[in-house]
Amino acid sequence: MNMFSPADRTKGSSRWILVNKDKTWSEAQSYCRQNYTDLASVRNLAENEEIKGLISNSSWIGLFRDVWKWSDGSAMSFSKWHDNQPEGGDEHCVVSLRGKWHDYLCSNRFYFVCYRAKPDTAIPTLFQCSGQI
Ligand SMILES: [Ca+2]
Repeated sequence: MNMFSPADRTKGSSRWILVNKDKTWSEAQSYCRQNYTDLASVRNLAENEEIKGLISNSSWIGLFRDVWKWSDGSAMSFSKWHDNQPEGGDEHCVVSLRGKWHDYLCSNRFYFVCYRAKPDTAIPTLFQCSGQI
């Protein structure tokens, strides 16, 4: 686990991993889950800029729908659509190109961005009050 294949690239915090393999969105999701944590969830502008700096071609990120959400199940609270996107219809999966998002058919093949959760930044388990006060 967490072994970089020669084709996988990372930069900066190394939270993001660009995989230079053309895969469908579902294949990309499987690859990320097997080798890292999941396809990239982009939660704010800073993260969107980090990914923008890593990729040079259209690359899958974790966003998909029926209702737009991330591959890890989290809700879409931030978005950065390109003008006139999303077009909807049968386009249910999302690529980032120069930091702007486009919906595409999930069966298209693109490079993709995975993320890796860092154990040292995990949210500590909350203490629970199990008894009577
Ligand atoms: Ca589109």
